[in-house]
Amino acid sequence: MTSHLIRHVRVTPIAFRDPPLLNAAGIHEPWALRSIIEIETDSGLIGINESYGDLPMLEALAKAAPALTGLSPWALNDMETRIAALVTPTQTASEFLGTQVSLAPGTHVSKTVAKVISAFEVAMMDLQGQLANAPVVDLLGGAARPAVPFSAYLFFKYAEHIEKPYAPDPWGEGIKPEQMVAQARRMIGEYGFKSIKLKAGTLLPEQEAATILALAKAFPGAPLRIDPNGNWTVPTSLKVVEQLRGVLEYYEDPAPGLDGMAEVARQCEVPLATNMVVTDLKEFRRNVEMGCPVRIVLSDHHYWGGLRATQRLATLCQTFGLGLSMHSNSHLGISLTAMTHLAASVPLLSYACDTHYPWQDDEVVQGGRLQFDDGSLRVPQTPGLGVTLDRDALARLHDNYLNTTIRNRDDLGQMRKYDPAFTGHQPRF
Ligand code: GKR
Ligand code: MG
Repeated sequence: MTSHLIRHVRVTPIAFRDPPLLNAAGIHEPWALRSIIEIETDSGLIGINESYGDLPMLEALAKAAPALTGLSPWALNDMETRIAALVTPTQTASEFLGTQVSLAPGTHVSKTVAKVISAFEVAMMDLQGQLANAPVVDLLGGAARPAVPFSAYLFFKYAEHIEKPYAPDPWGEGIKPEQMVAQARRMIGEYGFKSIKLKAGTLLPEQEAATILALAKAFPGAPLRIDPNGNWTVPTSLKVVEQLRGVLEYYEDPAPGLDGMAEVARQCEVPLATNMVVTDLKEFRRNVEMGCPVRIVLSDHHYWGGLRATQRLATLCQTFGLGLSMHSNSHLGISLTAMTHLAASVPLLSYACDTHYPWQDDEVVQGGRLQFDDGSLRVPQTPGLGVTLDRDALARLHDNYLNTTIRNRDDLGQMRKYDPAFTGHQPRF
């Protein structure tokens, strides 16, 4: 009988073009980083995954990878124990973060174990699916829905990066409400999304609120969300939500910290959602102890510890009567496919998920860009994740990585190139 034990783990850092998207921390750099993980068995099977590509993550993956040698692809619990023993950080979160605003929990050092486990778990489940001749969604208990809806994720943006590293993206400037309506029309036209999310916390709150009102007028009935990433004070949060009365599906991270969110929740009827203040079980417990000011948890398997850990999060949300949706960061198709398998397997996850996918124009999987149908992605039915690596694309994206000096995401530093006085301290408004 052929044995299928893990022989080798390969991690390839990649970089791909990312537009000048504005957020509370600053602005996106011209290149977004990811890592592509390949786990190979001694029988020659290869399981793949995509995760964060910043330097601390690459170091953690490199440190953890040898621990997988000799493991069965089915031994997820054993893998988790070995990883936790190897990569539990000694650095405290505040030492790592300094004064910089972290919008992406994925860059947080306290998430290292969860991130590395997730990075390997998905690739091991891809292997399991190949061995069992079953799609990952079936390993997760089967599909609760055949296709997963995503939302149109709008960003205020400049027309071009300050360094002009390549030709401007086709989206143009997105600052004025009418430009944002045009951005939404284009994105919805191309992908068919039904819900709209606006990344906020970057222009004056009145201008951002006016944008939501313009979107509500242009897309009557479309579920709308606004996410200033905790960059508004409690009074500003309350003022904006009053201006948007009757318009929002949920209100994402208006004010900083769980205490700030709780203060907003006390005086506002719209349910609060977060990917900033409930990002692990400790924070989940605190939210419950405070009477659940946050009503919707925006999950993300990349930092919640993997697909199965996110399913456990769903059970917890159900227990406490909370809703569940899905957060994203700049990513390519392997992440998107894993998100789709997971979201399909969780009955509770009934909101349209976030995705940055329309902002990227590259791909690392064979067949190129994934195709949305009416704003949704069908759950792959082929074994494992159902996507395979395009080796030429991987080599090209790795070359991009070698040719850029970016090694850690730094939206604040990038914004200082435009405005040297920008501090990024929050809440700004
Ligand atoms: O890509 O700029 C961005 C987003 O702001 C991202 O960093 C956030 O983590 O999309 C995320 C969010 O919903 O907060
Ligand atoms: Mg958010």
